[in-house]
Amino acid sequence: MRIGIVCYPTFGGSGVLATELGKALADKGHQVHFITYQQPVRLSEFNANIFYHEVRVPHYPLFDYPPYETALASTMVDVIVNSNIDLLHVHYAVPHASAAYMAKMILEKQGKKIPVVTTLHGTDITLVGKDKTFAPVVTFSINESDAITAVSNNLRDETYKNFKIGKEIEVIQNFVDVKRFNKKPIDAFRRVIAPNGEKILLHASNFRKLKRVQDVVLIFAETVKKVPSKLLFVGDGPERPAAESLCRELGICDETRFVGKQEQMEDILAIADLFLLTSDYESFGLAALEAMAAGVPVISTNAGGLPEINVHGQTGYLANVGDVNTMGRYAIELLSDAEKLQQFKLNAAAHARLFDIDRIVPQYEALYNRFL
Ligand code: GMT
Repeated sequence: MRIGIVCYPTFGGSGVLATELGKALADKGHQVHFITYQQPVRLSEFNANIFYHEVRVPHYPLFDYPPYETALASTMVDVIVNSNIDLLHVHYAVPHASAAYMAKMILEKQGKKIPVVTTLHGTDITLVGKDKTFAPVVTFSINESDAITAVSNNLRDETYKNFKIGKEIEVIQNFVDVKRFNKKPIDAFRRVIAPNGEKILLHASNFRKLKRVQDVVLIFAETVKKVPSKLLFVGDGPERPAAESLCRELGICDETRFVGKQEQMEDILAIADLFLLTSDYESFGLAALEAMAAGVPVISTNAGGLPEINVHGQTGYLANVGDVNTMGRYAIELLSDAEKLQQFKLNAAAHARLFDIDRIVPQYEALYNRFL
């Protein structure tokens, strides 16, 4: 098959998932064409079956807002025609689904039919999409997609709740390449972070408000009082200064480290003992699944789709949003009990295997095949 994939090329989960899907499809012999404004972050290696088409938006002094959607739709048409694409798979509804609709209509006038699959990832529905400014276009373009998928049961239900969708939304859960995350810790790296064998807690996100990174700091501040430990923050974003200043306020700067955006998550996860995810909402929580695949238990909120991956009392613990006391208590309990921690690490890795790339990618292939 020749598949066009449209996504955000950044560190966000939807872009990561779309890129990993494209790479997996290419490994299976499909030709994959990424259409986006920048080389996706996880697309660093050469693969003969992968093509990258950059969307360029001309800048004119007249434009306060460069018309990305128009440029994207035009690039889609160009790639579909010239690379003979069979199917377009767009990740994140805004504005990819409406640009795909526009491209589809243009091509239909030229006598070419192009099936469009839209995958909903989360904030495209729960935050951005349902904003009144976007809602009519988002509702329309989701409904016009030939197939709609959501990355969790929770997101499917949220979509039906927030939009008038007259079609079936199929759930294809996110996946992880278990082999990639099954890595031995690099001892020298562990010693740099935790020179005296302290436990390592980890948080990775884009530090948006919804991630509640200050809760991570508060949980750690309690934990470090009882368990010799270090906290690693991976990623960057608007709430990082607030998290840093809270660390200073609580006097735990020497125990915390902000390492910024990192591509080698598997090496970082390999040295971690516990992953913290305190979000207000996660449609799925791909970062938590990657942690589990690396054998790292997760303490998370019970928001959105998180209970679909993190099993309370087995792979980690769940608590209400903002309940830092309970999450702190769970962290201390788990990190102080070597036997329990080891069991949770094994449980997390075993549970992540249910979401292995080899189980989930065939579900997308089966979906594509229905249209070809
Ligand atoms: O969570 C983010 O800030 C990024 C966002 C995105 O759109 O890239 O992630 C969403 O999609 C991921 C992949 O499907 C999910 O794992 C995340 O849970 C979801 N984020 C939210 O729902 C907040």
